Amino acid sequence: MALRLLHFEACPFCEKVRLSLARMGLAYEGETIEPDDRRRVEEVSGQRLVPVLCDEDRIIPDSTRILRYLIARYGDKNMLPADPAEQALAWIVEDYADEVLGPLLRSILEARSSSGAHLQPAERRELERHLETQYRNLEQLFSQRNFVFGGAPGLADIALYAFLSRLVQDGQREISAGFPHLKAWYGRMETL
Ligand SMILES: N[C@@H](CCC(=O)N[C@@H](CS)C(=O)NCC(=O)O)C(=O)O
Repeated sequence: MALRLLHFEACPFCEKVRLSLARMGLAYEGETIEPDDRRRVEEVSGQRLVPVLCDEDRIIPDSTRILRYLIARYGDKNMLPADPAEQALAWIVEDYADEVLGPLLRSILEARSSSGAHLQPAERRELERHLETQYRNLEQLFSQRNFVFGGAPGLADIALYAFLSRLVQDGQREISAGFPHLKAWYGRMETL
């Protein structure tokens, strides 16, 4: 087996795949790309986004496709809960992290709307309120459970953490002490 991952450090989609590979115990060779130079990514995969996974002659772009591929090819390996309904929910959380949490955090970090326009103060306040709502939901969840589906971390936790950790690292923002259970979950994820 020779898994290779085209990625770069600050990419949250790449972080999701890196953490998943580690959680699954799958060894891989990382190939770091320059975020401003996509020639290598295009040459390998025919498109410009990372992450891209290469598994022998299989070339797979897109973090969600990569995770679905890895689980189908190498087995679940602690990523999904046993219950099929909860497995579906884990993928729904993964999609929420990509499509809601990720763009929201990115807009706040870069002070830009999804269209790329500079954020006006009122828009920024609205995004901060939206983020506060996400934090409140997550706080309620983790006040009841150590991880999204109970006692052990899996795909859903990794997906949430990959994006939240960007805000903490790039934005130099701690998770507020007003969300103690979310903060405690974040601490547990940091030690994985
Ligand atoms: N849906 C893709 C999104 C990947 C993505 O947006 N990657 C960013 C880096 S975090 C990228 O390569 N952006 C380059 C660009 O937009 O040109 C996935 O899940 O992998």
